[in-house]
Amino acid sequence: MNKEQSVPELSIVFPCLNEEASLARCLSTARAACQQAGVSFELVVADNGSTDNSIEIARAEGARVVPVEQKGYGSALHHGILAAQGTYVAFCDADGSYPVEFFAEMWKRIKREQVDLLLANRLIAPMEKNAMPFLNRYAGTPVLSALIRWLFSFPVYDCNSGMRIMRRDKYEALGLKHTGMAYASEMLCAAAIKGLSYKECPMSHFSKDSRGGRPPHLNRWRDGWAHLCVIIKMFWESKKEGKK
Ligand SMILES: Nc1nc2c(ncn2[C@@H]2O[C@H](COP(=O)(O)OP(=O)(O)OP(=O)(O)O)[C@@H](O)[C@H]2O)c(=O)[nH]1
Ligand SMILES: [Mg+2]
Repeated sequence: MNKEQSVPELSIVFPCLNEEASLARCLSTARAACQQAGVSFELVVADNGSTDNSIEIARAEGARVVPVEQKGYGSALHHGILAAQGTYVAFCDADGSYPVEFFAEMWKRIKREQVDLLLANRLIAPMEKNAMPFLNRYAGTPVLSALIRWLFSFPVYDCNSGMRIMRRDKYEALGLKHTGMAYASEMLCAAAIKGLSYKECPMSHFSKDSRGGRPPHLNRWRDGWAHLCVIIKMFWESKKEGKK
């Protein structure tokens, strides 16, 4: 059953900057996952100015391409999600590092568990060697996640996970502004502040090398610092708001 319709139940958004090596596989796997789950869907590629063949590949795979001028992971995802028409919106990186087929399981879980936001946690499932740099896996992500748990009393254990599914109607009220990687933490802090219901589920994570991806972009210190600043700023602002 191919249930692609004008108002889909699920939009899957891929932020994309030059991902010709992995994009076709991400899109065909997402399509198969939706068909397996029996959900009506649309595929959206939020293209951040790719200069390789990503746009042609996206169109050939039947995805809707949303051009996003302002550079950055957060900017690409934000505009992709705003353009999404589904009742639910799911997203993950287009670089081959996430098991896109897991969307079928996430779809079943979010429907069954009736939460607003469900995140795939990479740290509590078997992970392929080299899927995540040692310091990010054992220091950066756990420490930043613990900070969110402590400041916002919100059960976050993998704040950098890029694979999530949420109710589209809850998105705009989050008021997300960060254009870079710290958007990932900003979304979780905002979800805590707005009282969204939230869960995580274990998901295996893969090395891009084994899935035909490209070399890493991540700048550990710059991005880690940006996450920290966003978390503290949002905590500070929420306290000020609370006192008004
Ligand atoms: N880095 C980066 N990624 C972007 C941008 N715009 C869109 N993206 C996409 O956002 C997703 C996440 O970016 P990645 O570079 O994989 O970020 P990461 O997973 O933290 O880092 P590495 O996988 O280690 O490079 C990918 O699908 C990118 O193609 C951008 O301006 N910068
Ligand atoms: Mg990546």
